[in-house]
Amino acid sequence: MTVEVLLTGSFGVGKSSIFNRIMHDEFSNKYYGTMGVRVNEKILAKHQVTLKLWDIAGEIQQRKVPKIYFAKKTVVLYIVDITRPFTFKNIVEDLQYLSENVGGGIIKIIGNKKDLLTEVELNSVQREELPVPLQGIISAKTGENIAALIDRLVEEVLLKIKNN
Ligand SMILES: Nc1nc2c(ncn2[C@@H]2O[C@H](COP(=O)(O)OP(=O)(O)OP(=O)(O)O)[C@@H](O)[C@H]2O)c(=O)[nH]1
Ligand SMILES: [Mg+2]
Repeated sequence: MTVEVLLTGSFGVGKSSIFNRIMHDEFSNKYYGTMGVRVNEKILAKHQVTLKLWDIAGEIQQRKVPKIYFAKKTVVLYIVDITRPFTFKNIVEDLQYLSENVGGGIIKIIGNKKDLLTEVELNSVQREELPVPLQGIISAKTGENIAALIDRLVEEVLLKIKNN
């Protein structure tokens, strides 16, 4: 079985870096904005599923993302950069738009670049700046929480299928 996961969100939030961390266990500080789309697959032996990961160009507003990218995705990860409030200022309308266009798939809001904030700074961003709670906080740079996030997602998907 294939679990299709789309990475979306504003530009520069780290979608390609998360993609590279998951697929190749690599990270670079260089920034090359994504043109178009990248897709890759990886077998998750533990769950006997294929993870198909989609990395698209960032858009400030989700309604500018071609709707076709949201079709048939098992999971959509809406990535924000916890160090740049600009990247989550549209979060409420973006989530509304995503929920209308991701037919039945799971949508999660994930904060990236955890390595750049202290625990105290992170708490204050979550308390004072984010209009909705994050469902995961990761770092593509250090890899922190990424494997656990994928694990948790796949388990949620498998449970959802079992209960249907
Ligand atoms: N410190 C730190 N930097 C990161 C992290 N993730 C990404 N970056 C940096 O942030 C910049 C943008 O990362 P990308 O992965 O290219 O961002 P993107 O979301 O794919 O950007 P677009 O393709 O333009 O939408 C790069 O310079 C990365 O090195 C992280 O977890 N920590
Ligand atoms: Mg990119």
